[in-house]
Amino acid sequence: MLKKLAVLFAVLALVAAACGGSDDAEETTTTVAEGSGGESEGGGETGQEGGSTLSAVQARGNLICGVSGSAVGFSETQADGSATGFDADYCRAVAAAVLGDANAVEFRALTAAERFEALKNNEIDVLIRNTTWTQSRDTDIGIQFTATTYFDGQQIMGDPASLTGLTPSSGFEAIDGATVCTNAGTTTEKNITEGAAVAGVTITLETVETFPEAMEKFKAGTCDLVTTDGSGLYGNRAAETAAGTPGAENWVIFPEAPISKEPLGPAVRQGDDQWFDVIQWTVFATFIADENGVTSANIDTDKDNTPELTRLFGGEGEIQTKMGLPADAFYQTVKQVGNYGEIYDKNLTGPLGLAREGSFNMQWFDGGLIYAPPAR
Ligand SMILES: N[C@@H](CCC(=O)N[C@@H](CS)C(=O)NCC(=O)O)C(=O)O
Repeated sequence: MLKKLAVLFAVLALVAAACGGSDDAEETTTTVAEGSGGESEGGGETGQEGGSTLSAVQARGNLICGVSGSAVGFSETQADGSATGFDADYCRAVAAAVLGDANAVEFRALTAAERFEALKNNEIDVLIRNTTWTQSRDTDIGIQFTATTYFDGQQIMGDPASLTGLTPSSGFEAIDGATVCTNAGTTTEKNITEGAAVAGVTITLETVETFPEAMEKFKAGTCDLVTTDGSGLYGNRAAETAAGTPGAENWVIFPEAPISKEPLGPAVRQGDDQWFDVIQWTVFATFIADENGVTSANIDTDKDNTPELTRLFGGEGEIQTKMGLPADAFYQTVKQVGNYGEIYDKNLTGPLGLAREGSFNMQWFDGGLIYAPPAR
């Protein structure tokens, strides 16, 4: 135990001056700056705690969706202020369900450290920002996770040209003595600190405000390694390779088995059950459409293929109406944005080469974890 503690304190965490905020309410033994734990309340422009986000969104006529804005493949801010990516499309999926218009979204770019305060302070209606469902986030800090849209896991990336011998099967032994960089306010910084301590290796952890800043330091050689959710590493490696960054195609992502579980998905404020249901069932509708092969292209012909699909897509839309939504809410989601597989392939498989096949993000009957309860 003493050895473990000594190693833990040896993990030196340098925090860039601009960094602030916190991941969640947990305390850690690293020297990474920890904020208040996100306790402040009220005063924003969206629905209030206790439940009225749905009517606030309907009255306003658009959805204010909290995203990263610089997470490759998940949410990338465009010149016109909109965002593209897997998370951005889930914002659109909600807007299509609630407002009948997938484009009625205002994207708010948030750093990892800012995101929970923004949600709790009513600055956004929903948070869809590569956010991992954890016990303390779910309980202590007043937010609720609705569903997991992407089952991820943390990995590490390095350049074998500088760290000789690095391979995809390398493990914690390969990072002993290294400077490892990531963004602040994340599960990432906690996992790597804890993992290094358990493995008995010493690292220098440097946390910056955003992951793109960590990538800049990695490319400049200030950081030996970067770490984040595997999807983020694959995404950044693909983007840097496409941009012609020298050696990027050889960067090694390791270990093969991720060092953590990172179930990512939309989160809402606690205390608004109706809004929780709306977000959760928008996600489930994309799962059920995927399960049944109903896509944006064939929904008009296939929407009544089974009684369940008829109910879900509005033929008998009582369930949606009881939720405060139009009967055809989830028809609009799938018609305008697509089913789960379409959203996945368009943003992740195609541009980044992040295969769905063989991952946890397959449907339950194909060995994955994507599973929706029945629509009835
Ligand atoms: N899933 C983790 C990490 C989230 C995270 O910050 N991921 C990075 C890598 S994909 C990211 O969003 N980077 C973009 C940014 O910093 O804006 C968490 O919830 O704490």
